Formats: sequence, C-alpha cells, structure tokens
Amino acid sequence: MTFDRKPSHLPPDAPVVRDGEAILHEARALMTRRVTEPSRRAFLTRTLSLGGVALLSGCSLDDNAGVASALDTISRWNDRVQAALFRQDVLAPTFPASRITRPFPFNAYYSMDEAPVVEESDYRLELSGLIADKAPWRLDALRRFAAPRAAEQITRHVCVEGWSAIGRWGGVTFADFLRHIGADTTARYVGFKCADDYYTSIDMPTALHPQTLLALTYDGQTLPREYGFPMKLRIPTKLGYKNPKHIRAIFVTNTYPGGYWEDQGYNWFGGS
Ligand SMILES: Nc1nc2c(c(=O)[nH]1)N[C@H]1C(S)=C(S)[C@@H](COP(=O)(O)O)O[C@H]1N2
Ligand SMILES: [Mo]
Repeated sequence: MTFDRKPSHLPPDAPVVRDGEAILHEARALMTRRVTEPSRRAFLTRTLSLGGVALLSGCSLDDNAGVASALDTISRWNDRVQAALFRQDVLAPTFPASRITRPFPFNAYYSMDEAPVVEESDYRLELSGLIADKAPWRLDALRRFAAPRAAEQITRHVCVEGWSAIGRWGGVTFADFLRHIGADTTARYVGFKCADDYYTSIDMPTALHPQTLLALTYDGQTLPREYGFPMKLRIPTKLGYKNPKHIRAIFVTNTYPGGYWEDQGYNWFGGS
C-alpha cells in the first residue's frame, strides 16, 4: 500500500511509507478503523487478519513490496466478493426528514473554498464509450429529463475518513438515464470525470441499482456548488469516495478505469 500523498484519514503525524513496520502499522490502523464501521461493510475485513493476508497471498510481510502486494491481492479479492454479494434488490436504509444531518459535512481532496465553479451557461455533460447517443447534455435538458421521472432519497453517506451523515438528494434514477442514452448495460464499467481533477468508476450492476441517482438537487434546492453542482452521482450502496461530484463526463467501457483514491490504494468496489 504505497501512497503518493498521505491518505487524509490518517493523522498528520502518522508514518507514511518508511519501512515495513510503518506499513504494517498503517494497514492495522485501516483494518481496525473498518471494524468500528457499520457491520455490513466490516464483515469482509473483520474476517481477515494480517497473518491471513500473508497466507492467502503467499506474500512475505517483512518488506514493503510484500505488504503492498498482499494488500493489493486482498483488495482485488474484496472487489470480486463484494461484486458477487451485491444484489440490486437489496436497498440501502432510508430515513425520515427529521434525521437529516444539518449542516451536511463537506469533503473533497481540497478545502471548501477551492470547490470548482461551474457556469451553467458553459456546462455540457459529455458522453463517450459504449453509448448509442453521445450527444452532450445541457443542464436545462437534464432538468427537463428528470422532472417527469423525479426520484428522491434520504440516505446515509459513509466516508472512510470516519464520519457519516444523512442527506436528501433528488434527481433521476441513473438506470433511466443510461437506458435513455442507449448505454450498453452489458458493459463492465461506468466511469466519471469531474470538474476538479477527481474521477472514479463503478460496476454496471451498481450503476443500474434502483437507488443510484443522477442527483441535481440537495434538500429540495439546486445542488450547491460545494456539494457537487451541477450534478453528482448519489450511490447509497457505496462509500463516499465512489460518489462523484461536479460530473462533467460519463463513459461506458469494458476497460478498468480506476479512480482518484482507488488508484492510491482504496478498494475499488467500495461497497458500504
Ligand atoms: N469531484 C469530487 N467528487 C468527490 C470528492 C472530490 O474530492 N471531488 N470527494 C469524495 C469523497 S471522499 C466524499 S466523502 C464525498 C463528499 O461529499 P460531500 O462534500 O457532499 O459531503 O465526495 C466524494 N466525491
Ligand atoms: Mo470520503
């Protein structure tokens, strides 16, 4: 597990990649943290000790490369198991409006005042890859598409940095949008590029889950700048980092697209 930049969920004085001991420390911290999180998500990681990681991967854990490849092996194994367990008929919990967290926390790889400024007049959602109709979308067209199909949810957002919050998002079911544009729903991945340098990707079964929302509003209002204007994907079955804000491009592909945090070691499936 080698990070170019220190993952932001670790304290500022936490050792980064110094030696095997430091990495083991980091890996233990990650695993312990997960055990304290909701049990569904903890289930897979709780069943694995670092010794188990070594056994499963056949890697020695006494050097950096060994630890990194052992954790990569486990992360890829986790992707497969989570994908196999994922079911489109299992819904994330929903909540009454009285449970909404106010104010809703902001998070990004930068501070709030650096959130991208997207002008509605310039905005075009770009589509590419395995999609029949790749014509770009203006925001008013997205709103017109969403209005008669309006979907809303009050769900819990869980961030790996150790916080969660309940929020209310509105828009249109992403499956409706994908089918409308003629996306190849047998493809493996849907990828997202954002107005900041963020990017991520999800598996097609999650893209088609009934609670996966192309979100245009937050709490009944236009999605505010810092929470993803003009559009974000709200996926209550996945962790926060799999919920891209400020989406400017969507593509459908069979080639693994990775993600901003995923490419730095976060588990790709990222189910919550
Ligand atoms: N474009 C973009 N999307 C992003 C991020 C980001 O930095 N940029 N951070 C992710 C992470 S880690 C979290 S927890 C959520 C935070 O969303 P919020 O600000 O609405 O709470 O956005 C996710 N999507
Ligand atoms: Mo996050």
